[in-house]
Amino acid sequence: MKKTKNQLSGHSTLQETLGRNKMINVIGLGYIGLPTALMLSTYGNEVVGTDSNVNLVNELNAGRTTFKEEGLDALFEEAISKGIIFTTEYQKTDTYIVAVPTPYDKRNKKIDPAYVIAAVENVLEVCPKGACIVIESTVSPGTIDRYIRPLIESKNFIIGEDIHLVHAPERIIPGNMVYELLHNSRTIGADNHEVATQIKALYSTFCQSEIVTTTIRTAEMTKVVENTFRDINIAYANELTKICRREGMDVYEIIRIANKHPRVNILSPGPGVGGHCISVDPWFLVGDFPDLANLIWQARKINDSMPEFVLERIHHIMKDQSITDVGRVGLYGLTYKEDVDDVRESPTLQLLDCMTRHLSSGLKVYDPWVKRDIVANQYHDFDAFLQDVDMVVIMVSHTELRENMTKLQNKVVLDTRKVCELPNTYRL
Ligand code: SAJ
Repeated sequence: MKKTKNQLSGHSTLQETLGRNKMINVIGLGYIGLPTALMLSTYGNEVVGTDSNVNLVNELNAGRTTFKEEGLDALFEEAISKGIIFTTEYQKTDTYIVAVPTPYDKRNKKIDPAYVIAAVENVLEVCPKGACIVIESTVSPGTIDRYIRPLIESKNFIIGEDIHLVHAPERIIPGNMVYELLHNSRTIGADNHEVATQIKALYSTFCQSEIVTTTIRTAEMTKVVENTFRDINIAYANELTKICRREGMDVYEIIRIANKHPRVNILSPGPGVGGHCISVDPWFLVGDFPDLANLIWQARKINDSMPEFVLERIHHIMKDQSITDVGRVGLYGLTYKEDVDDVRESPTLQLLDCMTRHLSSGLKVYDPWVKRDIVANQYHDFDAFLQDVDMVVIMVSHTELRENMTKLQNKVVLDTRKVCELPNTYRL
């Protein structure tokens, strides 16, 4: 259904439309959309959550959350009691919050905005005049100008009259989402002060921290810059690890001492950087500014090289300990970090992929948070896993492991997270 400007009768200000209908339609009920929808509902807003995945909507309607996250189930119960609705249908309302995935194209490193475009197209099919579309999905700087504005205009909507656009990038960390939704500062990018103020008021219903308003382009850039900063800092720690390995020095001791300087804060080395944020967002800058984003590109390369570095360490330690059968080596952890069930871009998956490319296989794998089989030789019981291996590579420091470290007592351990103090422990 294509609306033309003439078909849009009457003119109402954003103030009037938001006052008229307080229902918020959250589009995309994944890692960001679901907690956001639940939070808005819990804090007194009328919320309908929409997702195109029928199975996901059915799960939610059956009273089950779709991923594990501290405090999420309690929030879910609260939102249900406040009347939140889950559906596959887009709603006719005045405020939409879009939290759909924004993958990047692995070949050219540029953002793939297809999900955001599809969501906005669907909103335009049903929304009334004066509706506001808030995009929470992380997008590369300029995406809204390049793809979303032309899309809206191509449907004969006038931005600023028929449709208002906002970019409110999410900022919550998996593992601490509920707390951070309440306590993190937020950025609201909008075309004018009135719209920014209205949406700020909406987020203020639950966000207890500062909410900064700015332009859409600045909000886009700020979000990507934040995650890139962290990627570069981790890359520095990882590069130092390689240098210290060659020099036979203890990188952790060096970082610990250096961080005592009041203006130094080096992050921790690790087996690589996973997740859908820090390992993805810097590529947006590299993809759009290949001639300028040199440091950012190097940082990505360093972090992406870490799974292979772990593989080399495994090889070296196997020789050192006279372990000849790769089938006696086990990787502890499949997720991209501790105490989450998210495996996107996980260093363990990158390491296994690297092995396959070297035509090798046989490593055993176990993760208490990953219930379904996603790789070969995967175990679902810690003790059974330990029985079948002589060497354990700690890829992720789940609480389960930290509370049962003594179980590794008779194993050779490669600890990529610095959580194991047992004798016979090698580090990165
Ligand atoms: N990692 C290290 N060393 C460290 C810290 C992390 O190797 O010192 C690794 C982790 O193991 C993991 C990866 O980096 O594989 C990323 O983990 P993370 O916990 O640092 O971050 P994410 O991806 O879970 O969440 C980030 C957060 N961004 C920042 O801290 C700047 C979060 O606030 C964002 O909301 C989220 O990205 C996002 O959605 O963009």
